Amino acid sequence: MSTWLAFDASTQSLSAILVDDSGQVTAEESVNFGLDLPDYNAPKGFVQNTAEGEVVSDPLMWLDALDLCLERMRSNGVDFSGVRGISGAGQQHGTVYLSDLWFTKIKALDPSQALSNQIKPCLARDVAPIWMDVSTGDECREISRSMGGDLRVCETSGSIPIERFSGPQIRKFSKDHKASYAKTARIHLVSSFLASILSGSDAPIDHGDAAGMNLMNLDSFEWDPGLVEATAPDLNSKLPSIEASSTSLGTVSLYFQKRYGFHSNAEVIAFTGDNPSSLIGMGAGEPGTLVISLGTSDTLFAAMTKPTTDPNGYGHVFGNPSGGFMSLVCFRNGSLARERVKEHLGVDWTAFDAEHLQATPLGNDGDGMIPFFGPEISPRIDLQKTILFGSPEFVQNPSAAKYIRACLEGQFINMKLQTQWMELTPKQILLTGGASTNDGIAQTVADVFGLPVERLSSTNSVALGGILRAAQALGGDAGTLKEILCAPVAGSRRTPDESASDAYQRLACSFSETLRSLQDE
Ligand code: ADP
Ligand code: XUL
Repeated sequence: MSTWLAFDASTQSLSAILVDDSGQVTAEESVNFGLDLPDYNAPKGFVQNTAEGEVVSDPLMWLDALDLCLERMRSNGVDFSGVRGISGAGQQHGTVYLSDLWFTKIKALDPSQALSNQIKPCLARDVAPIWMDVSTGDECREISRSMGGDLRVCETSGSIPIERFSGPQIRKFSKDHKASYAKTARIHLVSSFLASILSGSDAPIDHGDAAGMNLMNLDSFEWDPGLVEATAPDLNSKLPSIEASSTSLGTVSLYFQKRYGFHSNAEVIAFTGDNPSSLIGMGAGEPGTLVISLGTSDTLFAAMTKPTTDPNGYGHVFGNPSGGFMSLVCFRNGSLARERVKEHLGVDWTAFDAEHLQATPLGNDGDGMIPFFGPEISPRIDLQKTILFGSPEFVQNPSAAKYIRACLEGQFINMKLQTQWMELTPKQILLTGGASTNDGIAQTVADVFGLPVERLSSTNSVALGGILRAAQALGGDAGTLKEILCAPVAGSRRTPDESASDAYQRLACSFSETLRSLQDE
């Protein structure tokens, strides 16, 4: 029986999962950067470099984590010789800067030495800026100006210039460290860097992750000449090629064959970004499903057939590893806002449960909330405090039950409004993340969107996306694997109360009017 191996190189850890053809997860391992590699002095996997908000990671830490992860799996008895395909994903946007030594070193890695020691001399920059970096505001404005405005960049690349995106990061490095930038012969993303290491070749960047750079043209899936020109000098020659996410990079390199016992016919499939990978790992690669992740922030993403972009510039469009596109919108006031409500009222999460919400009607009799407790990014607005609207009794002295309903309905009405530009006709919603286990929250999502909601049993959709992509690209039974790995939790389905749609239409109108008046202030 063949097995499939996938990696998830995230901000705080690097994990791997091994799955056999029957869909059984036969091994899992995770290396926590802070706990397992303390010498890097990065307890959460990154270091805040300057007061301006530079946030960086050490690319050698990722390589030590890769060696340690495979070493641990092997010493736990994992046999890598049956692995047919390897793929994976990296945190999006992070960039690794390499000198021309990289091109020869990558082809000749010595299995008797650690990866980090061998790649160290290839780094043209010691650190990799990651997605948490917020130091490139000037560069975003400069790119925007050269391109004729934020929305022009959004139409071309899928997002307005964003501080954490790779293009503005590259521009900052090219301005601040001219000599090191000149020495840079190749710039990789976290995903393509690790795929290069595994395949022993200079890997391409896939459609999913390339779109998070503010450099790729969404219509052509090629580097956009205008954006490349606006970003940094001589950038074209430093960028890898862009290829479809299903591209085989060839067999796993001799380093991994000799050191860990991989078979010489195990193939490496292009890596992608963590969000595109999660779309696949949730089983939502085809249009028709909205994925809503209720984590620290709330995120909504979905497969799209057309590269429609957000006319307001809040949302993003990335390549969908299955082909076509995916949208992603992030809401900063997610669980953090729900927690503020919970703390303000002195209740626990049971107050958000379905039974408690039944004390109030769907649509809350027209009483609502703009549920932003701090700066929001979708839409971009910074309110000092949350705003209530509706009846004077509610605005002056809201009951706890109405306050909770108003917060939840406000959050999901806002989510629905801010994602209309995607022009989707979804049939269902997949809910994931910490708050998704709450039945009252799940029911409110179903009612506001008017769609059935399912919850998945898997919690590692990013790595599962790598498994499904590798199997799909290499002729494995990806259909069966998807059915097993992306199965919903039994009994987790919530269906919408159809009678609510009029009440929600009215509430959405008052919500929009209130929001607009606040934006005009
Ligand atoms: P992240 O991956 O972004 O760190 P998680 O997906 O683990 O976050 O979600 C964590 C959040 O889930 C917590 O901050 C908490 O607010 C929320 N949460 C956990 N349990 C519940 C619950 N029963 N009801 C509502 N929210 C919950
Ligand atoms: C998406 C983003 C994060 C990173 C790290 O735009 O910045 O989700 O991919 O997870």
